[in-house]
Amino acid sequence: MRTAPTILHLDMDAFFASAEQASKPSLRGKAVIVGGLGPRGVVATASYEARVFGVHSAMPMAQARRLAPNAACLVPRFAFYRSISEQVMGLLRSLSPLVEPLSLDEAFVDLEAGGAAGDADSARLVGEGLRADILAVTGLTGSVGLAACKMLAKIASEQAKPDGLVLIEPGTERSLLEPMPVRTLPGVGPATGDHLRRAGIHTVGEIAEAGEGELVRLLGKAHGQALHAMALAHDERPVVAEREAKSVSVEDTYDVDIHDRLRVGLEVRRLADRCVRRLRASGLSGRTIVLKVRRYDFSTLTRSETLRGPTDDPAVVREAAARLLESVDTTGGVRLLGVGVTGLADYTQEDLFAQAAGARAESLAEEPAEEPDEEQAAPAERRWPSGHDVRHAEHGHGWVQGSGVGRVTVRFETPLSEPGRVRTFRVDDPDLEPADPLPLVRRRQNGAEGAEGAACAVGGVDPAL
Ligand code: TTP
Ligand code: MG
Ligand code: MG
Repeated sequence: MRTAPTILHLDMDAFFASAEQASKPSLRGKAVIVGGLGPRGVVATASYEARVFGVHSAMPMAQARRLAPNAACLVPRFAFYRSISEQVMGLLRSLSPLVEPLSLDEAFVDLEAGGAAGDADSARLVGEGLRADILAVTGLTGSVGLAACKMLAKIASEQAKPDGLVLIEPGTERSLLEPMPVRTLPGVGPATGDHLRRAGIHTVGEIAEAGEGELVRLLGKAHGQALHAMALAHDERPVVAEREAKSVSVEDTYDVDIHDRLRVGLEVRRLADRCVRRLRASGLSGRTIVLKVRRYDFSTLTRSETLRGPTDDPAVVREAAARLLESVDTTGGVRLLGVGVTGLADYTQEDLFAQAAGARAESLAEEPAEEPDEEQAAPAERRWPSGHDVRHAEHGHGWVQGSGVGRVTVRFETPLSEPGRVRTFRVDDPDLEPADPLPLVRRRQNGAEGAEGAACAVGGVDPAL
């Protein structure tokens, strides 16, 4: 392990919710929940103001609304978040060629490889500079962790949240890790966590104490050894420019096509178990289970299912794979079967919103909530998802605050304006149309090349200029 804290981990604060607050002045400082608004919708994230009510990612939206009844609930806008993410990743790449993105809002950077920093002081300066640049370019805050290895850099950024920087001085790692829950370590998913708990191991210190032999007996060789090393703060994983393993999968090709449905089921089960063994050996858990089937005529299909949370539990993967198999016609024979798990960065961002993709707009405080069926019963009505941008011929740029009973409520404001006023229109008002998001920060008057010029990538032209 290196001796200087030159591995940086960045994670944006309440990313989707902060992007929405930056875009909508009236929501700044307020409880904002982003997620699927349909009946089975799930929270993607909540602003820190909403978190004080207990709202968090992956919680059913209905529960979140009960906890924070006055929160603004918005449908996610992935293209918008992606454009901000690209700006952030661009800033990271200006620090080092070794940038390893883990999700839209999170990445490791090897500062040493980029020659950006070689000791604790220079690393701290780079980290603070980065945070300032991110704020200037995107209008959002991110938290930075600095340490001598990836695991601790990530723990540090978690401690720095929100809007902070934490540097872990080399030498202090073990005492810092000791009291932390086992789930802090990478590779301890829900199933492994349970397993360890049943063996009376709750903290990282207790893993270290149990010894490598005990860990190997409990979790198998690869996983046990890896975890024991992590508990001692031994983490030699390099920062890799592109994530090498976005998924873990196993497959088998059969010499003779399998026709028997029962046998196909058994093979899938066997593959699921093998896949989980690999997953655990790499210290990972994932949310999306994928089944691959190549049929007698070489037609190949994949089916996937996304779970509520990441898993490394063989029973869960087996059952999901079996459910997926039910939807595949295997008469005629099967040449190849595969089972994989993806979404390894703790969660998959987009699948969560499969149900939100065509989500109905739902009302906010100003308007009474409605039954889903009522709105679907009016197919002629255009859809106005809550939180999406619109433009009105007379009133200009705004966003959908809510809709229902043939009406849509729009708040007219832009990222650079004061909080704006609300007006209600008929959903088929010809003067109202969907619009692209506006830049979150003011563009420099002359500099198309400058960092701030990148804000234009968010789309549209700042009307204030
Ligand atoms: P996170 O970085 O885990 O969370 P966050 O940025 O909202 O908040 P924090 O300050 O604690 O980092 O995730 C980044 C984005 O990914 C988040 O804004 C929304 C999305 N996401 C999901 O869609 N589903 C999830 O279960 C999680 C955890 C995140
Ligand atoms: Mg984040
Ligand atoms: Mg993140």
